[in-house]
Amino acid sequence: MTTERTLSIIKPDATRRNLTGKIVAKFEDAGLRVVASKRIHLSAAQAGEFYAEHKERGFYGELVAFMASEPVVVQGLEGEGAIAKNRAVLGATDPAAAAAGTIRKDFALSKGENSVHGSDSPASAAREISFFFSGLELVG
Ligand code: FUP
Repeated sequence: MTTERTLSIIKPDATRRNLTGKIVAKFEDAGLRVVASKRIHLSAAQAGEFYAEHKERGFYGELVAFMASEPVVVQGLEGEGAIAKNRAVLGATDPAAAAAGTIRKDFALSKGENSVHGSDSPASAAREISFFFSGLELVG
């Protein structure tokens, strides 16, 4: 396996409940290293652009409003097979279907307010990391 980077977002339902540290601990326990991190409040336009691939889905408007509702913490995570590793730690989109010990099982409120985002492929990871961070802000 090769060292990869992936993009993580700790979503508004989690920052609101002060769960940032508990979520980052799950990443670190899984062998992922935080190589970039910032807390930001997305505008609706920025959230809409980030999730543009879901534009035609029924939940898009709600998703964009939620992501722009309160601050998020965006992070670059690095590790062996980081993209799959991160997705495994997140758990299924719907917390009711998420495996025990995953972030969404432990913390998510619903399919929409599901605490975390993680890139789902190398192409998405590259696009999403560069959406939020410049090369200078990624420090391995
Ligand atoms: P995931 O890759 O697990 O984050 O899930 P998707 O890419 O399928 O969906 C992106 C986000 O859209 C989810 F995190 C939450 C939201 N969503 C809903 O609100 N309702 C749905 O039925 C599916 C997704």
